Amino acid sequence: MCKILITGFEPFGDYAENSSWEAVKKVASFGVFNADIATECLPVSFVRAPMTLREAIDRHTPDVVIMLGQSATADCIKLERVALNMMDSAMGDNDGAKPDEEPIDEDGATALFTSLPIKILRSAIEAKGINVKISNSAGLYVCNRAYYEALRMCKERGAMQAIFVHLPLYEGQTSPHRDKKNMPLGDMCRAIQTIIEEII
Ligand code: PCA
Repeated sequence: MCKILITGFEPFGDYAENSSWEAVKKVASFGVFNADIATECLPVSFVRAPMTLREAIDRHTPDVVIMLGQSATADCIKLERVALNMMDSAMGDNDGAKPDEEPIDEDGATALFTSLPIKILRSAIEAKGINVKISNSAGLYVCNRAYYEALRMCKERGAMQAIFVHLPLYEGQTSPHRDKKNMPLGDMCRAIQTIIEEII
């Protein structure tokens, strides 16, 4: 049976909830996909997120890691193709860290790419009538930092694959900003289930 680790993030910034963790909980509650599903909530911390992820991967030894994060500026599901070797944040993470164009790994690759068939995943999600696009930048904040760690571990481990998916706010999520787009949580979950089905 395919072992899948699904990660989301704790709340950060102006938001009391994180749509990614809400989606993880809901998807996990559906159970059975012909897959062995484990979940992990990552801290929004440049230092602790990759550590927590590494521990979770060592513990669960997944075949595939599906990572979810909230992007309040997203208007649809965003399949992230690449993680960049850089950290930058004026806002700061949940520990108050504000890296200023710092490399993640001085000796590491400039960019790491997912080896999952991202266009096939996009088509499968589109076929369900859910808005989705491929993105070529996961930003320079904690999601990108965690994604870089996952893709680095994929290289180390050989067989493991990973993908990062940014989610908009979910419909009904409390937001201090009125202009933000949202999506029904059920649609986000169907998109994640579709990714799982395609992977299996
Ligand atoms: N989104 C942030 C970090 C945690 C999250 O859910 C990001 O896009 O980097």
